[in-house]
Amino acid sequence: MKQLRLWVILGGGLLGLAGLLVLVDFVLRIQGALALISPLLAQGFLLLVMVGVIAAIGYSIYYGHLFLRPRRQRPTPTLPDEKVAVAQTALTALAQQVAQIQDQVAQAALREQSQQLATDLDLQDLRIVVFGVGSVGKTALVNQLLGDIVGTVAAPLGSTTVAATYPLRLPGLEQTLWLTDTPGLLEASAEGPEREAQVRHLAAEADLLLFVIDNDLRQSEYALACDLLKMGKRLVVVFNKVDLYPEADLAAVLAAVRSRFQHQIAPEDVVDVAAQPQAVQLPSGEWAQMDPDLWPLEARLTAVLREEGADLLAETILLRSQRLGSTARDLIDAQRGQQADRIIDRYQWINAGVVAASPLPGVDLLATAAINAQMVVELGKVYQWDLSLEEGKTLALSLARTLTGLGIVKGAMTLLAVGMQVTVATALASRAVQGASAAYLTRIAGKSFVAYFRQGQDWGDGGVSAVVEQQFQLNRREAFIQDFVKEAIAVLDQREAQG
Ligand SMILES: Nc1nc2c(ncn2[C@@H]2O[C@H](COP(=O)(O)OP(=O)(O)OP(=O)(O)O)[C@@H](O)[C@H]2O)c(=O)[nH]1
Ligand SMILES: [Mg+2]
Repeated sequence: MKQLRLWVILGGGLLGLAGLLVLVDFVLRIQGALALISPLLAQGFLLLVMVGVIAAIGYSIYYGHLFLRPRRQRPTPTLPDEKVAVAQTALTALAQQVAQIQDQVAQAALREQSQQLATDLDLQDLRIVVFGVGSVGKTALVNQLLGDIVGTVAAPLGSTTVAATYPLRLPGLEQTLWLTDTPGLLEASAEGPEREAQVRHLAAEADLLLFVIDNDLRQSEYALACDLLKMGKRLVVVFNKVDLYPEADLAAVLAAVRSRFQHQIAPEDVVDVAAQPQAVQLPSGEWAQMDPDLWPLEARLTAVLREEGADLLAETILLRSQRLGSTARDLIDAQRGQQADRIIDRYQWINAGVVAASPLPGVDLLATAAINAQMVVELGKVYQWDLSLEEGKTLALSLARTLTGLGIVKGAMTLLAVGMQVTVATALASRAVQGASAAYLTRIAGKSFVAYFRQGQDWGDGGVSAVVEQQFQLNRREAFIQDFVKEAIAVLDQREAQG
């Protein structure tokens, strides 16, 4: 590359020199010819040429200086817009969350979606969803905007059955717009609710919505638009089929729509168009066909997207990343729940074995025996809390006191004694009942600690008692107790056989 440039400069220099020689020769010849006529004329000519040369040199020095002077440093790129920065931060947080998901398939799916968001933010392409009730002319509008027939336009409701997306370029806008035509909403058909859910989902993921109507707003249409506006969606209302209205009526009906949305949508965001005007018969008997007119929509679209495009995109990306984030959180929570369950399961049968092997003299000691500090530390770790064994002990002890204080230890023993068909009076003497009760209390304690760690090491408004009480209520159903007793007996029998 460098060598090529050297050759070009050398060639250019030689060519310039040759040109200069030709020019000097030419000037001298003219001067010679003029000298034959009059020496004064020849001198005048030479003077003129010299002035010209000096002017040319001056001119080249001035512009050469402008061209060659050290360039001013490029201005530092303008800081990304605040919303874009927020969206970028959200995407980084999302990627970290996704990395914590252990299920490979779920992780790959979410990773792909979060990468798609990053690409969308980079590309700056915008998604526009056209929606509205059936037969308002959504497909006609899309066809007309694209200048191409891509979807079926038909009078009966429900002619569009699945959403379809097309790329659209508008003069004056750099980005590609992805225009989605959707099936009509609020149709009284079997597929109605399912379609509505699909369209709502598409609408929620769009950067801009074109809400097509062809009449004064129905209450249901208004309610739908309000829902989307509440979600923070940007909406342009497209009043279609204006060819059907005499001018005076049109002004009134448009004013009515604008006033309905008075507090939510700017008047200029309600535009009137005729996507596919119908031919009308004039009093003379002739047929007149008006041309389609989308100009007000195209002008508004260009203005909105130019001014707000980047912000709208960032807002949608943020919304989409929050959604993915909550899916990721749910997955992580389920994954942690399973890990915690395995830990609780393990400790409950260990404790059952220990207690059954050397029964305790009093009920009060049972809770202390059932809550293992190591279990607390392990459960904490599942929820990313690093506890020392000392801290685990303190927590275990305070929970044991609560279980005893609330009468849950006695309650549990009674439940299990009944389940094992042992009289309550002799329950304390029964190794099996003591072992099963210890396991049961380990479970209640473990589940309570899960709630505590999930809430960020916080027992919540009702304190530790409320959490423990709730877990006891959740785990005392008769069917559950019966299964638990069966499992306890099986585990204890097995231990006895082994020991
Ligand atoms: N007079 C008039 N009729 C129109 C205009 N635009 C569309 N139509 C007619 O309205 C009817 C429905 O048009 P579509 O584009 O299929 O409506 P849609 O909203 O896509 O309908 P679905 O897909 O069923 O929800 C057709 O008969 C169109 O010819 C218009 O600007 N003026
Ligand atoms: Mg359609």
